[in-house]
Amino acid sequence: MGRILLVNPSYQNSYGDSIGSLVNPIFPVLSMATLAAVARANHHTVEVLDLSWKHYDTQDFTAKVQSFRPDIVGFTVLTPAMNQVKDMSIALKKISNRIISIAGGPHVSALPEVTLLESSIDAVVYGEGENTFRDIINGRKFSETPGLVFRDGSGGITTNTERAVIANLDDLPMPAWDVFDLELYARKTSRLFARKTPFVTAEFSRGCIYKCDFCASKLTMALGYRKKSPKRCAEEAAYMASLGIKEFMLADDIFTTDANWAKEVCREMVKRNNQVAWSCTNGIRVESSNQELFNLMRKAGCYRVAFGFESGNDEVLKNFGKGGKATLEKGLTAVKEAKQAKLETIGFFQIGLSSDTKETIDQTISYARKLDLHMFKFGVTIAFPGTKMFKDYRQKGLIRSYDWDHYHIYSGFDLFNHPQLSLAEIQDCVKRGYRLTTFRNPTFILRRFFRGLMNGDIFSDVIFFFRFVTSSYLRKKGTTKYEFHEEWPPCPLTHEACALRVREIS
Ligand code: B12
Ligand code: SF4
Repeated sequence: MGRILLVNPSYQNSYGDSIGSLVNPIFPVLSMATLAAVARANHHTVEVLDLSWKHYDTQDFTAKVQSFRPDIVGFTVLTPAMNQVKDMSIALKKISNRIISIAGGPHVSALPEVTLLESSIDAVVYGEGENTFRDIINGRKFSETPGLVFRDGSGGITTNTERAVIANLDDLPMPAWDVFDLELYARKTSRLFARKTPFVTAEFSRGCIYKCDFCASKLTMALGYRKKSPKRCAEEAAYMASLGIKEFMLADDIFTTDANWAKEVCREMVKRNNQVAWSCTNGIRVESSNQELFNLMRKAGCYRVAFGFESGNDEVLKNFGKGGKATLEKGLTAVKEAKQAKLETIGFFQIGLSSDTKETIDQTISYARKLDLHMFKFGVTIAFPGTKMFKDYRQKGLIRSYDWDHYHIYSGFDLFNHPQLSLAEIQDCVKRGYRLTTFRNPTFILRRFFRGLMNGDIFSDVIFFFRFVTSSYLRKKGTTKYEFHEEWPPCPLTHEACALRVREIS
């Protein structure tokens, strides 16, 4: 049977030397664990090369390929990792032409043909990955595999039909967390991210029914909402506990939106005496706040929720697709209800949303200050490929750069012409947002101080505070060194007339 190497690229571009590095999100990645489980279930040998916490160095990849000698190498690709994948795909071809390289994840799902044209990758798995991956590793012909875009051998690219999503998520195998050295990660995960380690991500549901213009999640998990059965969710938590995992974060986009199902999940976890702490730190919608559900979540082991507030202006919320239901007022209620259930709260805010002006951003910062939160996250709104925002900006000729290294929310680079604001203004507002909500916000400092005293975080909080005040808010230097940079084919999108498909959320 085959030998498969799964690669998670370095996070250096998105988290290195910016405020993002404070909560450097180092933990085993779920896509790798679920794909590894599929490989094992099909009797293949699988290993993971996780470069997430390292500075990118092509040699780390080359050395692993030479020692493990895989038949297939699979890369997981978020946008700021795409340049690394170009580099590694070229390195791989220099080692052997016989090793097949495939890529999956949100970036390549949006730009499958572009990805093949700007790298040496053999095939792109677009959308949800498990079944397409299973077919490839089991040797199904590329031409017969739905959900695949591949080089056809005569210089062309073939795009196969879309693959239907997995209807029953209970059919997925349990993620193979043991392909990771969990003890190593236990030492690497930031205390700001998790209270207990080893820490992993888990998913109880997939997809989302909303269409926020900056959001890329449905490129992989599709529009709509699919859920595991409450019994399976509780089994998954028990399975994690059996492996020594102490905490997980739900990757679900809208875990609380179907409140009845979410309550059942929690009841099932309580029934099974769940011992693993968990959080909803991918963000939930404010209007889905529900006191009974929050109380049950707390009982089932959840201790923290993040809310995607995004803006402090109801019109801006409506313009990007979240408003109407998710209002400022609902946001205030959501925080109160979470607090009542003794859940910690994090707030996500985006600066430079498509209809933002200086005035609306000021309102966002004032609104954030009003909320009784334990942590704030401000980021530059980025038009990621495949989103409505990317389409609009591209149509209006507002995109200035396709250097994927700089596509991340801590970006200090000139990527777009925002319709109303200069990039310098947006970046300045991100910094102001952080300053005014944290160390120039006495109520926040007091709140955090008492929280630290209560749960023993005071020492780590002091360290993070000093790192916070001395860190640069955004990443301004591009320091990634690529061994084969000169051999990269040019990105076809840089030609304004490029008619290549950008797969969009439908
Ligand atoms: C957990 C998470 C993270 C984690 C882990 C990321 C990772 N490598 O998986 C951390 C915190 C590190 C992270 C960071 C970022 N994230 Co994030 N993240 C998520 C989140 C919430 C869940 C991902 C997840 O685990 N899903 C469950 C697994 C099973 O699904 P999956 O990862 O998509 O994998 C499936 C398919 O994509 C495919 N697949 C994936 N990889 C591969 C590889 C192969 C070989 C194959 C065959 C298939 C395949 O098959 C898998 C199974 O179906 C998603 C939101 C979402 N709902 O997807 C955002 C999301 C992926 N993140 C996003 C963004 C913007 C970022 C950042 C750029 C933010 C920033 N700081 O600027 C960074 C980039 C980090 C980097 N690589 O440099 C965007 C994607 C934008 C884009 N075009 O890349 C998303 C979709 C959020 C959104 N709503 O728009 N993120
Ligand atoms: S931001 Fe959240 S609610 Fe909006 S589309 Fe994305 S996942 Fe859905």
